[in-house]
Amino acid sequence: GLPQLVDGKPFYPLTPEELADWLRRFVEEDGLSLVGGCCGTTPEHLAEVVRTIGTRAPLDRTPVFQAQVTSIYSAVPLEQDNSILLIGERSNANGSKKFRELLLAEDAEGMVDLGRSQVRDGSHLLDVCAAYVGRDEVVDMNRVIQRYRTEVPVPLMIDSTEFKVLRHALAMCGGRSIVNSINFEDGTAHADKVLPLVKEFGAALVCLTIDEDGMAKTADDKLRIAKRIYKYCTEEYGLRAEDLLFDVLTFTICTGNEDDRKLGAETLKGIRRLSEELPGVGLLLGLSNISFGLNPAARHALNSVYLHHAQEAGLTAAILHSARIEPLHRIEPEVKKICEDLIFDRRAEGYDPLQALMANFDGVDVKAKKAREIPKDIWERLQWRIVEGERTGPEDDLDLAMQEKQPVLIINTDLLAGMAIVGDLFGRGEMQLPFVLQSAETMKAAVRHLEPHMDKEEGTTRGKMVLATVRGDVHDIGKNLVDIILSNNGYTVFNIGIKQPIQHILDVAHEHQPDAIGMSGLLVKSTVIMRENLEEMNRRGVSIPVILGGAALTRKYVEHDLRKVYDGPLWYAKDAFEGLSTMTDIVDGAARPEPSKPKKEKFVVTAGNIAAAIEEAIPASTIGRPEPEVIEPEHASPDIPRDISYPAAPFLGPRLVEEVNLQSVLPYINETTLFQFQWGYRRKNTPLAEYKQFISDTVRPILHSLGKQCAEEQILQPKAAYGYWQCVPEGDSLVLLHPEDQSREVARFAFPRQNGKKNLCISDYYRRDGELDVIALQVVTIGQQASDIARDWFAADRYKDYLHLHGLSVEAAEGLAEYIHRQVRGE
Ligand code: B1M
Repeated sequence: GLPQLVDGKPFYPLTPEELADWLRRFVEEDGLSLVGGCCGTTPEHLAEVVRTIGTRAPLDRTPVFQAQVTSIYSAVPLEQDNSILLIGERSNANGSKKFRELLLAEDAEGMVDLGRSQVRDGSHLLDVCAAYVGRDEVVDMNRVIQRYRTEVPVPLMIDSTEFKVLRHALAMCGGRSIVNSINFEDGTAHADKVLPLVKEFGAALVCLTIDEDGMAKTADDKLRIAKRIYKYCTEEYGLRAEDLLFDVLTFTICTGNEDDRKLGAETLKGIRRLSEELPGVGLLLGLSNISFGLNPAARHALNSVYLHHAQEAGLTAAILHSARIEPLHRIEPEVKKICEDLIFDRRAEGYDPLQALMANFDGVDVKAKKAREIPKDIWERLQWRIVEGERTGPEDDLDLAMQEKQPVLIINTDLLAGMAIVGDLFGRGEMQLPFVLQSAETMKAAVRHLEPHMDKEEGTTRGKMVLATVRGDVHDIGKNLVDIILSNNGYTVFNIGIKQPIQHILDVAHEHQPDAIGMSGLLVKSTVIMRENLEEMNRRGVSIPVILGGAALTRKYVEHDLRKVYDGPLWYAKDAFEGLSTMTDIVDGAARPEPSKPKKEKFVVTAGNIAAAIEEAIPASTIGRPEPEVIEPEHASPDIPRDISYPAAPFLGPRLVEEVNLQSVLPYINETTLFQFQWGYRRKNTPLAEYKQFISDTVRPILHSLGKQCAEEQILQPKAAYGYWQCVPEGDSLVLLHPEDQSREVARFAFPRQNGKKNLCISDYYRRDGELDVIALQVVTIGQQASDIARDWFAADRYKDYLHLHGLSVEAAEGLAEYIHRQVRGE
């Protein structure tokens, strides 16, 4: 609705009805609560708007809260998917010699370069500290922030102990920053100055676990101080858990002093305890302290192994210099073991891991390390280069490889195999983002080198595609491959880049009138964005052919589910070549494909045959056990319309049942299984009546007395966790969503499908009509104690007691599962 200049006069392209209709949609569909007219609208326009919108209450809003910090360009979640929040440590006058020199030379350009290079290396945000003895910190900090706020794209962590410095810096930063830091060294005095500032600017806050007695070294102290600071910040100043990042403090474990040996393990314990007892807060470490005193090569190894364990313990953020860590797979297993022995203080007679680590790296130059294991075989070497992110020298290898293989084949087999390994290592937490980035850069460089050697089709264009990675997604290697393959085959591709909102994609499409729009996306949340994009295209009446591709998509999701959503023709492309063949089909005039049918024939589910299926699944039935309830399938298949009122979940997410009375569980034990299979009191040829008598006179009393003993001596300690998650079926899998953020996948379960017979799968029972369904999950335990005592009894030759206890524990666990299930059904 922007006014245009037409024939030298301003012209407003929307009619009053059109303007009113657009605004009505914003109000009805997006929940806008204030609308009006701007340049170019006339009284007639506004009269129509008022008439159309009328008086109405604004829509209810259901904002999904995600804790983030922001620069003026981008928002960064404080809790990262599959990674910790990486905070660049080099823009720090105390920690980085280079930055200090730039600061002293007042070289703002150099400082910006240093900042930007950290972002290139994968930092999600930057810690900035301008404190230097004898200089005016306010002036220096201002100099840095003034440039960083517009020239470094990521959010900032303002690192200062001075109130004035913090205040100036916060006032200058656009968006939401993090203040580093407060502590209780002088009681609450310092915090009382900083906290109002944090509140005023809506900042996030780093809290150090330090109090009047000094820095917390044991896990107990870390937790105690963190709880105290937490209480103070939340109760006195109204901060939320997710505003706080606790630095649990790392100290070097490399001095050889007895007192320092356990500090690394205590910090890990501290992380674990804080993450259990203060849910929602961030957990931060300044990583490199752990290895202070060692030579650089040894430090890299120890830092990396420590980071891995800290992440496992629940660390969510780290201040680090990515060049000072190594991906775990690069560390030799023996070195990893020595590091772990050092971290967990596992010494032995004649073995001190500290000495062993120093000896191992004695005289090792950190830069020379890489040369060691370059594979001899050219194909292995190409893959190795991708995994290692080794950018120097791939051209020669690629030239060599091209003597034997076509460039596309090299990409598809050798280079992509390397990327798959990278994805795997990253997914397992064994490779940090900066290294993934290096691999991606190497991959891109290799593809660039190969591209000119690919067979190119010349001549006029065969067709046009507008290609983009969707909103919020930065992955572009796959998209660029599609571009290269299409371009080299005579198509014109308008590759508009990453993180593209649908508005821009459609603007470019409007301009170039392509034959198809290609959308790429690798994150699970991108699949949701793609769906939204298609819905938006429907709303705008755009029905241009669309090709979707990217690792998180499945053929079924696109061809079965999304085809039902989109009014235009829609295709899935597994790889760039399928992108090419699909594009050819489109240009050749392929008809709009119908939503695919699920592969296997559907079994029509009724309450009757479900009951039969359940019967079938439950073994020989039950003495003294509550009858299993028959559960009606709530939604069997998208093809079966049923009138169902879906019960709401009582809560979302997990809940811990820390103690269940054993006496409540015993009635749920399946006596048949316990007596006959676990304990071996089989009936064989005994007449039924006689056998029943034997059970009640001899066997059941064993159960009663052992049950009593187990309760009194706490041999069996029933505990459980259960919960409810919103979920979406995808083929034979169920995708579980984060309780507070439905765009985040928290887990995915692949279920088996019955072979032949009724061909059922758990995922058939969940809604496929676009609405979210809920799955309840549970896990139970009867406690470690049960195994320990059974083992003791066995060792003491008490075989019969052992057999009884073992059998009872197993069946009590089953009974507990039934007990919790009943609770779920009740809820
Ligand atoms: Co990211 N990343 N990453 N990453 N990354 C994945 C996708 C992930 C699966 C890794 C993992 O956990 N194992 C995971 C997603 C998990 C999820 O969503 N459930 C992940 C994550 C979590 C993240 C971050 C969120 C991490 C973080 O910061 N916390 C973050 C994302 C930020 C964001 O997007 N907002 C992030 C960042 C990055 C880097 C920047 C470091 C880097 C990208 C660099 C770049 O692209 N410039 C990166 C990389 C490299 C990966 C992995 C390791 C490799 C991706 C890749 O390039 N593959 C990836 C793991 C994996 O996929 N194995 C991973 C090679 C490429 C050729 O394949 O793009 O699939 P792909 O393209 C294929 C097909 O899919 C198809 O054709 C190609 C083959 O011919 N195709 C199309 C793709 N688009 C098509 C379009 C078509 C047709 C076919 O027509 C239009």
